[in-house]
Amino acid sequence: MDEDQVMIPPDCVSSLGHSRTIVHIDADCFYAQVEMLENPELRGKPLGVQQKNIVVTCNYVAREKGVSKLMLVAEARKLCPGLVLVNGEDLARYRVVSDRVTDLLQSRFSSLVERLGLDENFVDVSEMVKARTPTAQVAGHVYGDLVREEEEQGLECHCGCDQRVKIGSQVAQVMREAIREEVGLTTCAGVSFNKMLAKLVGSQHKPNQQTTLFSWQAQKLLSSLPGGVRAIPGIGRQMSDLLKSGGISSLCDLQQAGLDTLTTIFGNRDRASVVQKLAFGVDDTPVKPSGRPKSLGIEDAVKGVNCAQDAEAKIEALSGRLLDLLTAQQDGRLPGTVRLTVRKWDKATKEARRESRQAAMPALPPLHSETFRASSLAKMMPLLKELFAKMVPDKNEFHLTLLGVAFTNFCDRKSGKGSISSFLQPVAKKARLDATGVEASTSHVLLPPEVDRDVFNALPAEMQEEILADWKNRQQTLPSPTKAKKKCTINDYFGKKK
Ligand code: DCP
Ligand code: MG
Ligand code: MG
Repeated sequence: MDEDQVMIPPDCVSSLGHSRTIVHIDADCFYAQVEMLENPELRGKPLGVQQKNIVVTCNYVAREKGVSKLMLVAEARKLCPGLVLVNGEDLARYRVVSDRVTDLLQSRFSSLVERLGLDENFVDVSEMVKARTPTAQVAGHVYGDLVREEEEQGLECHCGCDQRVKIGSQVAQVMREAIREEVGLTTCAGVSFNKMLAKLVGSQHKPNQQTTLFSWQAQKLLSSLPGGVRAIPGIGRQMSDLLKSGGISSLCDLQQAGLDTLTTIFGNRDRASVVQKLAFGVDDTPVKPSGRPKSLGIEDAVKGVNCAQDAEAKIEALSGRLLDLLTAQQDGRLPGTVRLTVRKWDKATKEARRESRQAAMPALPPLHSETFRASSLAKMMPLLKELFAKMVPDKNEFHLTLLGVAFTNFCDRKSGKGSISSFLQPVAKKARLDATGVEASTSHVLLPPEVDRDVFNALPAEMQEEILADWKNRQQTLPSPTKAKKKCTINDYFGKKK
């Protein structure tokens, strides 16, 4: 048998076949591009974005000099003495750009847009593809760039998917041009008939390129992946450790392991089946619309803030910046709730503790009016001071290490409930407000070891909840490899990268 055409076991056959067309979009060196957008003179210079002592990403000029993502600053400096480093700890600016990309895709291409982290989106373009005229041309690369030979061997699929992904590649091209023109970012795209294959194939040609995978090339792509089972999006470190404990490390091992073996390893047949399917490039998970971002916030690490006056000055500065971001969001939505976060150093336990409280937002003036910033600040500050006093009651005995302000509970101006007139009224909080209009929510969030805190913080609330729930579930089920969570979750897509 041709090694590129492995037989898919009957219980792994996709219920959707190749019916969908999915585009995966990934911004090139995302944080670095945002920095270059704000500071065009950085273009052409080797640029790294630093968080703590790590270069979390760098532009392609720096990559040519050997600097790579998640490299230690010291090592990067050694490899590239002229490296320009910018601080990337304030994620708010990246989030604004990220939201603009998702909004553009949602408003122009498909209502089915799912965000993955800050710089990736899956778009289900099946409907759009149906409406477009057939094309013989693939825009950008075809996986392997060897189609003709393969076509001559009669490998094409006759279900119509070849035509659909070709049209999908044209759509991806238009998407990338729009993102380039309107947001200013270059991106890579992968086009195929499911999410995992679209994501995998998109990274074949980087940066600023796109690659299409035909259904009959799936096995070829899978068997070319370096790094064993871990290379498959959806199989994170936890899962690959479990598999290793069951003697499975390569993709070939995984394809040959039967469902019974995998069920013994995972202790759960459904999960075993999901993993087995992934090994054959079968991924029926839908593109789940992420909705627009549910919150907008900024946090700053602080030093030596130990009196209420200093804290309030800092909170006011943060709030001003946050209002600027709100204006920059350009989608007209206004927040229903404001949240203040403090991180206090606790002398007794010798650890820093985060705590947040939130309150209903007062009515704000029209978003783009001249007085918006000043008068919004004047209305927010008394509330924020009140929240602060609740969390830091002792006026002289505290030591803060972080302050943050966030807007949540956004209302859409276009929808009935959040119509313009409703912004003229204070937004009533629906749930759990105490008599002062203050809602308590203390968070001292411990994260799974494979999840990067900054990336976690940048995720929408429901994704954060899913990660925590998944982790809790895993903690209850591990270390016994015979027990495991029900299904493959976003944590597996979202492990910290090496
Ligand atoms: N990031 C981070 N910490 C990590 C991983 C990523 O802060 N552990 C940030 C930096 C990136 C952004 O998230 O700019 C997206 O990460 P990617 O790994 O997708 O990489 P890039 O977009 O930077 O690079 P590429 O051109 O390879 O897509
Ligand atoms: Mg990227
Ligand atoms: Mg990415």
